[in-house]
Amino acid sequence: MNIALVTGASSGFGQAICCKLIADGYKVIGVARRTDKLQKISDELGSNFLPLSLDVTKKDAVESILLQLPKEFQPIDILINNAGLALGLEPAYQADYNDWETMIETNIIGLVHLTHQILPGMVERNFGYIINLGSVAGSYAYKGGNVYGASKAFVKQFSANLRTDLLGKKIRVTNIEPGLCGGTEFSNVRFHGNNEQAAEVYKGVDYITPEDIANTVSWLVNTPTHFNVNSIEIMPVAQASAGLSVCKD
Ligand code: NDP
Ligand code: 8X3
Repeated sequence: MNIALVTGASSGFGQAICCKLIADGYKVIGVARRTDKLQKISDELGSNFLPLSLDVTKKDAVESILLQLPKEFQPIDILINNAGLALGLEPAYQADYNDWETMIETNIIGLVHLTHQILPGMVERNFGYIINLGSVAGSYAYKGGNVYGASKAFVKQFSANLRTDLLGKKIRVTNIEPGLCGGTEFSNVRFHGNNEQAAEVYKGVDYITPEDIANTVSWLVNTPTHFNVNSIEIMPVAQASAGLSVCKD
């Protein structure tokens, strides 16, 4: 395997994954919307990195840009569906509908666009690896997690169903399910640019870092090809799934 496409490459996990895979000797296509950020990363990573400005929610743009990839960045052997976001932490009855729509369009529809476009080539070559970025939020309910958690539950079940459809083919699928990770823009985005509120989330917590996730990806892609990690849930030692809550009179 030597060519990987990573979505959400302009910050956080995606950026760290690109750096790690380049260091491991892969060619990497990094997808995100912010061209300036991608260009800076490209300047650091050199010619084995191809920056691709693309909004994963735009189906036609995804299709046409992937059909025009330079020869030296084809075929894609590894797809890392990492682009995603949470918006808001309000209870469902106070949430902004536009936030819900954006999460569904990015975390679900965007991921499905990339997969639908790239998977048939992997099947044709009988070779490939899809790694999705789910979340512990897809398994455990928490207050304000409403649509974000549900979108990651989709990613979890979609990953499992892909495995089922791919039985007999040499294509692997893993859902990475991280808990609290700092050093990314996740909370800055969730709180709509309120950086103080975002910083509070990580205060006093020895959180998971983007490099931890990148090292996990590097380990996964280097496991033997007969070996499939279906899902991998990673939390900082400082976090545990909360108990059930009860409201008393
Ligand atoms: P960041 O906000 O740092 O990175 C998100 C990336 O997604 C950015 O590169 C952003 O780039 C890209 N992105 C967002 N929307 C689009 C779009 N429409 N098209 C293309 N790219 C897009 O967050 P993280 O690195 O923390 O998160 C990465 C993934 O990991 C997400 O799926 C998140 O849900 C998941 N996750 C994060 C956890 C955490 O605690 N940090 C824990 C569990 C899971 P740009 O804005 O330039 O388009
Ligand atoms: C990100 C982790 O706990 O904020 O998926 O949902 S959490």
